[in-house]
Amino acid sequence: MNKGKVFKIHSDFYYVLSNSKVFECKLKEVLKKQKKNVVVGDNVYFDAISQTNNQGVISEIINRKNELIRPKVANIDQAMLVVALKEPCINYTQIDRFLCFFEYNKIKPLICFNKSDLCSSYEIDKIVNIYEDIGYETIVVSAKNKNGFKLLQDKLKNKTTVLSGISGVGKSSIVNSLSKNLFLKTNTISKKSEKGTHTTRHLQMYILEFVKNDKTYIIDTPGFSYLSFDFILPNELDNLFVEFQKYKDKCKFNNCTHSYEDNCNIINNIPENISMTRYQSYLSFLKEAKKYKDKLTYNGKKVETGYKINQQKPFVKISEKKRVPSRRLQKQNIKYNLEEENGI
Ligand SMILES: Nc1nc2c(ncn2[C@@H]2O[C@H](COP(=O)(O)OP(=O)(O)OP(=O)(O)O)[C@@H](O)[C@H]2O)c(=O)[nH]1
Ligand SMILES: [Mg+2]
Ligand SMILES: [Zn+2]
Repeated sequence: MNKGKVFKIHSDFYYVLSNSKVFECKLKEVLKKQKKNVVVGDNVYFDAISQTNNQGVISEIINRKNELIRPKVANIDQAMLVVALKEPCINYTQIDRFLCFFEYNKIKPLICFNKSDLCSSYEIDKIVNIYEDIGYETIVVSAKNKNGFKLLQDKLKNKTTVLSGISGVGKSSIVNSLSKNLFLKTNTISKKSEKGTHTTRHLQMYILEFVKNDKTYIIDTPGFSYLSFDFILPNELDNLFVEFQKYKDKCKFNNCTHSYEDNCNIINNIPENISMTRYQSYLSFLKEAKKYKDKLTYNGKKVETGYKINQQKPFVKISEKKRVPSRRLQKQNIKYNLEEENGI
């Protein structure tokens, strides 16, 4: 039995790195029957069936330290959200969508602002300050001219980092610029739509060695946009906005949704302490959360919501009735949200 790390998955093949050798593995039938999913980043036990061809069968997944659903990875130390300062043009709602999902999953991300060669420092500060001021760790780089790469290496060193961010922001370019011998496919932004062209198709983990005997793992992912907030209730959403926490308990109504109510302490703090772009994102997500609540109420099954944002908070009872939304409606919703955000 050998031990290794899954770094790439293509259809039914799992590529496992073990003692600097790559093994092309299949899953043992018993794992398939148990519907155990092996994901990139998993540590596994496998039996080599042919030493010469480096083929094997994975028999066991070693307990995970953590896992993310989107992108599907395990055993990560940090997530790095890559944002392009320009090309594609910055979309604050998209950034906040990622950040809120990270908050929901209790992951503090590092935000990497790329393409600094295309912006003045004044423009950069204006964008970066929004996130730095509320406590997010940020870094400004250019994959093109390697500005900021020394600091980036320090932040990645000896850790496993998963990249996320929409298509075209430069995730693969950053990985390429971090290593001399990787040549990942990258592509230009479509002139017509100003969007990325979904160049990276699969998740893949790369091992970088900045200094001899270092082990830095980085997972490049296909660009994607997070789907809508159709799993959270309107009155839970404010928990995902870090800077709201200080202010939300002083609203006049304790069930304030911070949208139309009198004497809302969130609204009263815009723009001095809460940025307008963040608040606008909040309102967009609130719409989605309200749609979700309406669907639950409409369906007519008696259930409580099972989503706990933080441990102190009790389960929220929304009504006597709850429904599981139909897949068709969900799909329509997703399409609507993506179109709205991408300005289609
Ligand atoms: N000017 C400039 N262009 C960059 C920089 N980084 C990446 N690009 C360009 O941006 C385009 C998209 O880069 P990719 O690395 O393919 O982006 P990606 O995030 O991997 O995209 P997907 O694989 O589709 O998710 C390419 O044309 C790159 O050359 C940068 O720092 N400055
Ligand atoms: Mg890519
Ligand atoms: Zn309020």
